[in-house]
Amino acid sequence: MRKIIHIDMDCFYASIEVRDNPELKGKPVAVGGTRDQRGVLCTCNYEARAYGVRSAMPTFQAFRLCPDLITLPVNMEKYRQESQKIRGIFHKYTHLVEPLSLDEAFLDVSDCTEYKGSATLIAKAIRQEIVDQLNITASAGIAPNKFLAKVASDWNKPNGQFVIPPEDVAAFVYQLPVKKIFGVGKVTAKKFEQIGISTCGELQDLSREQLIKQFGKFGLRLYELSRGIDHREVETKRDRKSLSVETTFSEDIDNIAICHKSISQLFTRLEQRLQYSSKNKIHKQFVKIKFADFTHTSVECISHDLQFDIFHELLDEGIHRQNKPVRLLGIGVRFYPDVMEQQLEIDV
Ligand code: TTP
Ligand code: MG
Repeated sequence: MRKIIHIDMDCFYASIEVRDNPELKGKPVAVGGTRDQRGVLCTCNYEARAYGVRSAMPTFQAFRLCPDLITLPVNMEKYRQESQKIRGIFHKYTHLVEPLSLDEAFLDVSDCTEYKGSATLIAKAIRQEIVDQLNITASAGIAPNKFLAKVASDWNKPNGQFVIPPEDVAAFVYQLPVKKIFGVGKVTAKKFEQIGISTCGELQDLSREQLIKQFGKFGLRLYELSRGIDHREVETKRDRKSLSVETTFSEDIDNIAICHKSISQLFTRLEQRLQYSSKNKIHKQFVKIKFADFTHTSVECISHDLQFDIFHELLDEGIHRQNKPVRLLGIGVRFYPDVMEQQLEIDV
């Protein structure tokens, strides 16, 4: 039985900006976007959220909801530095840290001895250290696996934490909305709703065979996650085998030009993730495509550095395999395993 903590900073970029401009405290503040109506917000503080403003919202829409919104430019270098400090705090407790982005990470504290091994108290201590050292707040989820820990960190946000002890897992997932499952977007949630399924408890009525038949490999994940089962380990940078980003379209796409456009957007995200979350050597690039009928394919090729054009070629190849509307697109890289890397160095 593992003890996993998921930590997620509260309105990360916005908290940092408000901390550094105390006169903004208590006012609705957003980061990103430009007032020229074409930008998109990165995030906003909770004062702005009270007006309905959200991450990734077009700026003009945000101003319509909240005319007094204060928007500030993005200062990535500063957020990166703060993120490094937060990671330093995590590593005081365990080296099993898997950063998901600048403001979010999984920690496996199963073998920690601090606080008599209480993951609840460890999470509390980490959050307190973040407040003491950085003067911004974080929320945490504590659970026996990654899936539940991530759901739990959202439960008492902002500046709170929520524990799902092993004995409560069954009851917790029973009432959990299916849309909380990673990979169940608006479209799938709606399909489930049409057949009377809105909670994981209701999803449990579908057999493993039914789910696999309808969703393929993802069906098996649904079977397990709806029961609160998730065997994924916390992967540190060292043993990360691949890194990818993906997007599920709100409607299935049958226009290849839109897919190519989406690849360009994903590329920017992948570049960012690579910059901050891995120092491993790239071995391959791949494109993953999930079609409207939930079948999927992935196309890859050897490549030693990130090349934009390769993803577009791989996309064409993958699309032509099935020629069906596309539901999800992902791009990523695989890394050399550590051993292989060492071997290469010996060979040269
Ligand atoms: P999140 O953790 O999703 O959001 P948040 O920390 O701002 O707010 P919450 O309290 O709900 O956790 O993302 C972390 C940072 O990533 C966020 O501060 C800004 C950035 N980001 C974007 O740039 N674009 C986006 O669409 C999202 C969702 C986040
Ligand atoms: Mg956050």
